[in-house]
Amino acid sequence: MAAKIILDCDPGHDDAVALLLAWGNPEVELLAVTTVAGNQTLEKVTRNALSVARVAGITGVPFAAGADRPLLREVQVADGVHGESGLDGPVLPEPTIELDARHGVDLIIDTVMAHEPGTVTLVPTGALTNIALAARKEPRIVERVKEVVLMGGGVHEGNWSPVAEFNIVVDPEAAHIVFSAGWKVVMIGLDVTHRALATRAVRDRVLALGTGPARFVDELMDFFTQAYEDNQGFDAPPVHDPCAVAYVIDPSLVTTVNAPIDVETQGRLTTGMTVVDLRSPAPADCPTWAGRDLDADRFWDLVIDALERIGEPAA
Ligand SMILES: [Ca+2]
Repeated sequence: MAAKIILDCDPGHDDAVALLLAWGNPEVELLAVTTVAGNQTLEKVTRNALSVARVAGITGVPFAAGADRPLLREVQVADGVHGESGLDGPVLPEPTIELDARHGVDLIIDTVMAHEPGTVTLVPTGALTNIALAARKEPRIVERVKEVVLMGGGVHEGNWSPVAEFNIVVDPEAAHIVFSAGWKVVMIGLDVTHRALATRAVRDRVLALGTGPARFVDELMDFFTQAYEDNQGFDAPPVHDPCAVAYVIDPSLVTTVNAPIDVETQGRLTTGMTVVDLRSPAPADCPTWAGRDLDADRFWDLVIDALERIGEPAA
């Protein structure tokens, strides 16, 4: 049976690929897409999500805009990595599907409550603001959700600071709420996603598909490659967010360790750090897991298979 997921995202080059993977893979049932301020403003990332939906030919899935800022802090965008639009590179088509009238947080709650307990997985690939708000507004979702598989954080790794990853550091209070809620959380952090590199060989496989969505991904990767080279010295960019979707499809792609995880919210140098306690085996009831490694070849096989299945959607 296909895994039912809600994708909570801030497209974002890698979010776009995550959306394509979730839509194209037959083992995922995409129940809803919600957006959150992060890589760019809420208005921009929401429009980007709808543009990607058009590229992929996504229909019958509600899209809703969520929080336009973190719980306590000012908005920080990643325009150095994702550009002025949040999805610089390709021409972004005018959206053809309409936004759901509900707030993203309400769409998350309604969707989880409308399905059998233990069947819906939340896949956040942006700041955790919407997920934290949903858990606070309707605490029953915490027991009802199957698991939260999030892209963010890292085991002693950072990108926005020496020790903090962007999605966590932009709203560390929300991240603290999500990691400590009690539901199962799988952290797909930088230890995993820095292995998901869009190398020339990977991009050639994508281009060889010869479809509109494949060309769209290639144009995204053109910009993303340059941005990562300029900002962080990568030869090929790490495509973070689809790693979380890939874990839902096939958990054997990611090596994980069960360990207590909390988020630093007070640090002078370390705010936004995901603090993973690896000193001893986790207590039996520890609900948090940290990804440590990725089978990158099989990961890219999944992404390319999804693009192949999406094919050339009707305009
Ligand atoms: Ca993202």
